[in-house]
Amino acid sequence: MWQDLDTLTSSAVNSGSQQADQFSTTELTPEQQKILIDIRRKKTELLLEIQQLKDELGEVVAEMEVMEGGGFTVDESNKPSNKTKQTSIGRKKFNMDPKKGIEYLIEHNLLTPTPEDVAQFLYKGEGLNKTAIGDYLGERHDFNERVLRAFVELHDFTDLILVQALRQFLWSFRLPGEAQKIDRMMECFAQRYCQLNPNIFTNTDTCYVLSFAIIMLNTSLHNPSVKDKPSVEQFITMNRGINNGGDLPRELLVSLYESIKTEPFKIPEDDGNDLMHTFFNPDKEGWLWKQGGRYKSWKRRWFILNDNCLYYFEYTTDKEPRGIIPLENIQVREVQDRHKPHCFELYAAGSEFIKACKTDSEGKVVEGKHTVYRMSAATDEEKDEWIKCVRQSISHNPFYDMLAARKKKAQKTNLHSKS
Ligand code: 4IP
Repeated sequence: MWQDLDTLTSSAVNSGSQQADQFSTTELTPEQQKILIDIRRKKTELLLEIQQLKDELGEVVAEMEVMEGGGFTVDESNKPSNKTKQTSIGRKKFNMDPKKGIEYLIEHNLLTPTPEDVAQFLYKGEGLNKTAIGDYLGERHDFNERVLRAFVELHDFTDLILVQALRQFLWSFRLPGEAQKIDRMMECFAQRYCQLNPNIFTNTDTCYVLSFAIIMLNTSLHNPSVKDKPSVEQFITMNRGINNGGDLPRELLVSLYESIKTEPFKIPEDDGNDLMHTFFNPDKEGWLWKQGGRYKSWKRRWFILNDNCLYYFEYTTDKEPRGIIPLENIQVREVQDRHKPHCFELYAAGSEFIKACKTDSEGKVVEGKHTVYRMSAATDEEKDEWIKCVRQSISHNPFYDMLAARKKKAQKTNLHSKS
């Protein structure tokens, strides 16, 4: 089965390129060209699915190797060949420490020390952990950066809509959590996409910004904790002016939206340190007991953490919150309380009162009067979870600044920036 899939993938790729060699697409009628593009897209989707199956099988095989303490292919003398053994050791080393793994494979002549060869090894990815691949590709060293470029060049995004290209790219490794690394990798992706599809965007910044808009759309549409699902119109509005100050074609944005809506991204299983965790802070909601500001009575309130703000409601179905606490300049700590278990509190570093607003008993919006907001959770785990989520929400992520700067660049009308 494993080999069958291999043969199938390579024969599909070869037959595709042979066919492409046999005729020039310019001889086709527009109708035929449309059909051909459609067929190519379907082929890419199938190849991606085959690749995903192969990767999953690869993981199972690797796990079996570990369980059986070997599992190497054997030569005529019934002993694992040296090369197979060393390759397997190299892969395991790579998964633990990518740099050491590559060094080992080069030392044992299993890889040549060229960016192209290393990129090919990572692109094939047999038995390699996708987090390790992402870490290696994201390293800021001249050699790693050259490997990254060679790795991106192994992807063929010709005639693919951006979502499909992203699906393929984001499956081949796990995007690391660090802002600078993501920036470098997505920049390479955008350049490659624009190089292979020169007539879609006016510059690579547009492609970069739209790629993130798609990744965020994927989270909003498919993460069950996000309640407000954006509509296609909202998605279009969000992306106003990003094509050098102009708008992207409506049909393009609609097709991207539909593609994500019908089929979420399949990304390599996360280990808690990937893009989704770093950038899309888990918005949290749930019941907590809250202590009053002046009168220290405890009230059970429904809390929602969203967009760096904490909202509380009397009932889960309420439309208007009773209070809003912006988390700017706020810190969170665990505390003990004589009356309630599993407590934590929000406090303002460096000032006496926490800036917040609430509705008073007459329905008027007034300023809050808390020096701290003390909350009690139902369990210890819940308390830890709230502290973690509030911390993630308040920690400033440099990636947002980068993305905002890119968006500004992409929205500037600049007649000379067509690249
Ligand atoms: C109230 O106590 C409630 O705890 C209020 O909570 C609280 O407002 C008041 O704090 C506190 O005095 P009583 O209901 O016993 O009067 P909620 O608005 O959730 O009902 P906060 O600011 O916590 O919302 P002060 O600071 O407004 O007095």
